[in-house]
Parts: sequence; structure tokens; C-alpha cells
Amino acid sequence: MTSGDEIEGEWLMGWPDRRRATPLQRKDEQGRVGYQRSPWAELPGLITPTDLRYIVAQLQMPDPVHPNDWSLSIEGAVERPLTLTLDDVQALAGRSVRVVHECSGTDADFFDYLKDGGRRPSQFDLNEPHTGQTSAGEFTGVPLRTVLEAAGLRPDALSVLAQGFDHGTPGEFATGAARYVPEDINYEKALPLEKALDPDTILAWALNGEYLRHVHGAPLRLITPGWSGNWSVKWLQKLEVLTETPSLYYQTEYFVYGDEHDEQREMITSMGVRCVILAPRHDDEIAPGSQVIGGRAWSGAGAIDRVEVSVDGGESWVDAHIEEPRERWLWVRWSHRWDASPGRHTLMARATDAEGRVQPQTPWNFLRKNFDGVVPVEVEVAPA
Ligand SMILES: Nc1nc2c(c(=O)[nH]1)N[C@H]1C(S)=C(S)[C@@H](COP(=O)(O)O)O[C@H]1N2
Ligand SMILES: [Mo]
Repeated sequence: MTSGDEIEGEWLMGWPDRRRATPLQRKDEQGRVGYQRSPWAELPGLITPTDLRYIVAQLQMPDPVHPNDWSLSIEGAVERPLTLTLDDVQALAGRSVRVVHECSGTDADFFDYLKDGGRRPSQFDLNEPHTGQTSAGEFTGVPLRTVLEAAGLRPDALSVLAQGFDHGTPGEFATGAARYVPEDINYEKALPLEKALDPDTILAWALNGEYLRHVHGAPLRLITPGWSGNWSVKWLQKLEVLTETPSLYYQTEYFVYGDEHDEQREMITSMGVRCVILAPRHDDEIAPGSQVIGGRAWSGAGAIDRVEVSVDGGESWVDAHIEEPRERWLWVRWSHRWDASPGRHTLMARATDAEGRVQPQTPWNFLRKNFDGVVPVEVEVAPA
């Protein structure tokens, strides 16, 4: 290849290379990113590069804390309250988990699309790359359980409050189900004990092979595999073992199924089952003959066991090929070869997880959280 003959227009480390996917960012006056959507559907692999992960901060991005000035307190219903430095945490027997991390609000518009048969949401328009609040990565840390055992859980323990050092008044996101908007709170969630003791629930200091970045909750954050992103509290400063599951804004007001008038409001916990067709894209015109339909599938409750594809709008279904590995908390790539006949076709794909759950699991709800419906993709196959 002669110089100047770029493959798709980008130069990396002095060499011509392919065009890289870009995230959608919101920056403040100082150029600091406070919100980012991941171009995950443009990325071929299973791990989302750290630069391209989604970023959400419900309150305000806090100022960074130097790891040497940071510590974590473990208090409440424990035998021995502790204060741990980052060195202390890293000296415990650690582990890594590879997880899909997803904001419960990503793709909320699809609920309305499927419910009302209305306009297709813009992020799946062909002309715009699909971005979302979904990313997958490898987190390294120590099981929360190990830290709780070091402090000694009292028998009446019921939940573990995880508190971040970011604080503020819920602003632009403070709509919907909440019956009140509190002033100047810290971001905090009280994790039910069973999930807190799951060995896959970790306190993470590293992501994708390097130290966690500030935007993702450095020096230490919680990772709750399978539960929607809001449980994975960033910028941890305190763990408090409680003998109840308390009423908290982000627990019983905001991230709930139901609206402000509902008596029975349910906390949003594990994600449903998701399956997305990434090729071909909606409204594509494709050639007749052998074509590959492919995409990604994941679940909040277990590995993906089965992916089925329909090329006739859901009348008949066939099994697709699922690629290895099929890790419990990661997504899988799947594909299906199809002999495309001329005309318009409605393609669909649906997944089943190891718990036997088939999508959709989550019905339409007021905040449109944890969308996992089957979204049809229409394609035009050219005449032979
Ligand atoms: N301390 C703290 N933790 C938090 C949040 C926050 O605003 N503050 N946002 C939550 C939400 S709603 C999501 S979706 C994820 C986003 O994590 P990320 O920015 O690393 O992708 O973090 C969760 N943990
Ligand atoms: Mo979120």
C-alpha cells in the first residue's frame, strides 16, 4: 500500500488504518465529558474499548480524588467496622468479571414504537450509527462478599448501602415516577444481601486491563453483573450494612416500575433478555441469494442458550449459530445464513437465556426501563 492510500481515511500511530467508530459526547465548558453514548453496534468484538463506553452521571461529575487520599468505610450491622485504603482492598484475593453493563433507560423509545406502532426511534435509523448506553468490559476487583466477611456481617443484615462521593440535586433526569425530588444527596443504592453476597458482585478498581478512569467511578466502584447499570455505584466512599431495605431516591423513587401514583412500585433489578440484529440494518437494500443475518444477544440472568431468527415477520423461526464463548454475564455474537428471495422481508431475532427466559421479559412500563422487546428489521431484497 502506498502512503496516502488510506484504508478508510484514518491514520493511527503513523500508519493508514480504518475509520474508527466515534461515541456521542456531551462536554462542559472545560471540555470535560459528562455524558457519552457508545457506538457499540459499530464494534465487531465482545469488549467495548474504554474510550467508547457509555458514561452516565445522575447528579454531578465529582472532582477526582487521589487514590492516596481515598478510603472506604464499612460500617453499620457488622462486627468490626473497617476503613480500607486502596492498597488494603487490592491486597485481598481478587477476581475479574466480564459483563455487559447497560443503563436501564437505553432504547426506552422502542417501548413506544412497539406499543403504538409509531415512528421508528432515530438511533436505529440507518443514516445514524446506532449508539446506546450499553457497553461490555472486563472489570477487576475484589468480591464485595470478601470485604463484608472481613467486617463480619451481623445475622440481622438485610442490605448493603453503597454510597458514592458524588452529590447534588437530581436535575434533568428527575422526571417521571418520583413523588419528590430531594436536595443535595449522594448517589447511593442499598443492594439486597443476596446480590451483595454473590461472588460475581465485585468492588472494581480496574477496567479492560488498566486502572479505572475517573468518569467510570475511580478509585473504586461496585459492579453488579446482570442488574441494570444504576446498581453499579461509582466513586464509592462508604458501605453501610443495613437491617432493612431503605427508601432512597434512586432505589424506591426513580429506578422503579410504576408511576408516582402507584402503590405497588417495584425496584428495577435484573435486565431482561436482549437480542439485536446488527446486519443487515433496517431499510437496507440487499442482493438476492446467500446473505448473513447477524447480531448480538445478552441477558441479565444467565448465558445465552438459544437465538432464533425469522425472515417472515415472526411466522416461522429457525435457530441461529451462537459463537463461543458463552459467558454468563457477557454478550454473544450470533449469525444465520439466509437464502434471500427478491421482495420486502421483515427480519426478527429473539434469544433465550440459561434460565429459560425468552424475550420479552419486561412489559411496557411508565419510565420505559429495561427494554427487551423484539424489534423487526425490514429489508428490500433486489430482483434476481
Ligand atoms: N456514584 C454514582 N454511581 C452511579 C451513577 C451516578 O450518577 N453516581 N449512575 C448510575 C447509572 S444510572 C449508570 S447507567 C451507571 C453508568 O456507569 P458508567 O458511567 O461507568 O457507564 O452508573 C451508575 N452508578
Ligand atoms: Mo442508568
